[in-house]
Amino acid sequence: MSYVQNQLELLKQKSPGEPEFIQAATEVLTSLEPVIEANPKYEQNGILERVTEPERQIIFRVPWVDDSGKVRVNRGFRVQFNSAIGPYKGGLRLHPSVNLGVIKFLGFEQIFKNSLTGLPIGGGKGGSDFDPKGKSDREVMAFCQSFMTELYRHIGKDVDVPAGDIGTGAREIGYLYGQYKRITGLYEGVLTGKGLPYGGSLVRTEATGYGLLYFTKAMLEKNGHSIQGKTVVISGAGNVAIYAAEKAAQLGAKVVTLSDSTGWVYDPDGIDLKAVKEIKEVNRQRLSVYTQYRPNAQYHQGRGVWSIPCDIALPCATQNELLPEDAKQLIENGCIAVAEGANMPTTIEATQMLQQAGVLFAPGKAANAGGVATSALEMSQNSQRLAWSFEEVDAKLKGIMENIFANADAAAQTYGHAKNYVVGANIAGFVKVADAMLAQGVV
Ligand code: NDP
Ligand code: 2IT
Repeated sequence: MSYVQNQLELLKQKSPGEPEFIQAATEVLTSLEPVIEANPKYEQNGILERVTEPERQIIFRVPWVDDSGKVRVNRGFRVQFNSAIGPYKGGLRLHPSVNLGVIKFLGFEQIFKNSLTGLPIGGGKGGSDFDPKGKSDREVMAFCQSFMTELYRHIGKDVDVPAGDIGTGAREIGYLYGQYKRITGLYEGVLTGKGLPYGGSLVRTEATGYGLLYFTKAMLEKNGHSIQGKTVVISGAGNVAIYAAEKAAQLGAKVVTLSDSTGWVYDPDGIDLKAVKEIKEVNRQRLSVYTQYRPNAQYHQGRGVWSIPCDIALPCATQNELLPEDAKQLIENGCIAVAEGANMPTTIEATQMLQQAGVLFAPGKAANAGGVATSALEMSQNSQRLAWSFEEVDAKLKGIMENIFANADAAAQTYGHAKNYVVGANIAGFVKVADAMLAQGVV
């Protein structure tokens, strides 16, 4: 059995009940085979054993009081996965589905994503099974203050810098930042995605979605296509989905779907983003009310965006939301590209089906790296005590995304898997981390 296969078997035995983590590790490790075979030093130095084992995992109780005066308890997590190339960096997910396996999968992906950005950031992730939906602002604040009352001792601007993810946006980051400052007395860039008045960076809100489109555009152009005039289907209606839709429209494409966890909308005239922002960002409502703004649009319950004929599909909601039957439908409908805004939205089988059918496939750890890249730019601005203009940050983001595409494309070619951007991104992300680990000795 190869080193990679042996390591995956061991990991399965050691991580029962963590299917998402095993899925992410399987996808990454199997695509590393060529680089592992060419470099025996990685096996000799136990790089796969080390890179799949978090440096540290923190699990803690988060007690808070709800509006009726009742005490509630959630479980908090921070997985500090790898600090070979910089302080741990990665978001906090607040969603009832959060468990250790989910946070480990996200933290593992983050190691390679952060490496791909070319910026000095290690990999980490955290969160809680707390559900912000339907909670009052005061309840969300009570939860965030309690969460930070434990987390503060494990983080810092040069140690670990959390940010947003599903369920964690500007409101939550504000409450978390206030509590960190209150406990430590430090005004420092310990979180990213902060509000503009207190150290946030311009473009961070838009960064993941915009970056996804910069990557997609580079991939399409390299393969002789243009984004202009294309029909795009998007899942999700949160931070990533909204700004992916905005940039797609700016680049001349037509976005016809969005979804949330209860249903999806099809708007053949093109999604009205002003309406979506009001529904989601201001009123925190369900997407079903979209038809009140746009009578020609259809609302359907459940899932279904992948059934709408399109040229480009952008899954931007959550993991394992694009299944083999969806891949089949996209292929039948003539889709030319799938680019992942979410983390691991496409199952391994669906990914393989798309690639075999010749659909260009951009993996999340490359295509959605614009969010964390702009977080790293926020860290730079905080350290400098300066704030850069929108144009300056946006130009840097665009350059970073084009660079990630070029590096993934080159690595895929070098290792004999031309146009396989999954293999290319995994190898390009891995090599920098592995070589930093080798240089730093057995730690
Ligand atoms: P948000 O919380 O802003 O939005 C998430 C969206 O996805 C919502 O529309 C939500 O619907 C939907 N969704 C979430 N969970 C489920 C589920 N289990 N089933 C169906 N729909 C679901 O999160 P983001 O937009 O920030 O994150 C979306 C994805 O992008 C995640 O995979 C995240 O890890 C990834 N990502 C985010 C980055 C960022 O900078 N924010 C950076 C890189 C990746 P509802 O409102 O009904 O829950
Ligand atoms: O998945 C991700 O890359 C994020 N949620 C963003 C992390 C960050 O630190 O900005």
